[in-house]
Amino acid sequence: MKRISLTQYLVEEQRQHNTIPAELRLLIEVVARACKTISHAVGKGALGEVMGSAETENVQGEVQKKLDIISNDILLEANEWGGHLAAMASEEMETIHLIPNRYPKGEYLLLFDPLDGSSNIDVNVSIGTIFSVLKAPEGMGVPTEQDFLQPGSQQVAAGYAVYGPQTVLVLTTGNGVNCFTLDREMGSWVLTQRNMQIPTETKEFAINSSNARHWFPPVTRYVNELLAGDSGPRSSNFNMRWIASMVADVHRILSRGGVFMYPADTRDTKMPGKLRLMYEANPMAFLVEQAGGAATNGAQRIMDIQPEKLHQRVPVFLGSKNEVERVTAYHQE
Ligand code: AHM
Ligand code: MG
Repeated sequence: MKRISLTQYLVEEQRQHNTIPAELRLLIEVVARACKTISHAVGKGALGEVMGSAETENVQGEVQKKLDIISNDILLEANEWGGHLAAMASEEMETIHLIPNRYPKGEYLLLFDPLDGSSNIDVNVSIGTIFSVLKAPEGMGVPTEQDFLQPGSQQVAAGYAVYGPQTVLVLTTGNGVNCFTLDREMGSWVLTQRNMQIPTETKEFAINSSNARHWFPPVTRYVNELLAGDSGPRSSNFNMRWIASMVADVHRILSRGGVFMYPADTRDTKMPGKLRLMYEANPMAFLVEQAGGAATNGAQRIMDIQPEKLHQRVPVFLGSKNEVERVTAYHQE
């Protein structure tokens, strides 16, 4: 079988569809290279002195793991010097990161969650990196947080890497979703799945049901109907999966369907849900829609939300279209 590398794929996409100009290709390749480095660090585990807590907190008040910080630094360093970016933003940094003056600036903005699924780092369960690419607004001077606050529909590329039994990179530039597997011996990304499609129907759902007592009625109703199985209103049995790494849960859904939910709940009205709009929900929504699925916050399409803050949280319902539409409809009734 002829092997197609990430570079060859990106060059051919540009020739055929004109969606990946040279600067964007460089950006994607640099992010992919950084993910390779992160994958290597993750794979070392206890041998690499990368495990455990860094004993610091990020802007959301979450304790940072050593690998959170290592991954953030790898992405920053890799992306600073290439001339393709105007600025970066990360889950692990309170404010945006400007490109140092000694380097040329480009026209793109990069956002990332450097290591998603932090609670799984120390227990050898799949974790990953999520990224989103926006264009800097026309006539932008020195970038500010405001320049990043664009709805997800403005993304020009998005993707994630999963560091699991295999390391994979899943990417969209607005023309379908493709999956690349890291060939560890050769150190290269090889195209292994073209045009991933999420089945419209599914019998699998993902939610952290330890929060059930805090859910709002539409979520309780929807999940109870699934749990009732073939003797309930859905007349069908549903299976549950929850990895607690969004990257891994979304990868399963892109591979074989399913619905993923991280709803808002009654605990704290100032914190609607757990996941972050700009570097978790938006890139995943872009990928899921490009694969024929849907992504909402229960009220509207995630990619239509006008962001108000860099680290804003949002309820997330995404995956197989029919189920996402159903749970969204329950919110509107
Ligand atoms: P993180 O970015 O700090 O790792 O948090 C996001 C993660 C998601 O990957 C996952 O879906 C969710 O948090 C799991 O949350 P919980 O521990 O509440 O089940
Ligand atoms: Mg995360």
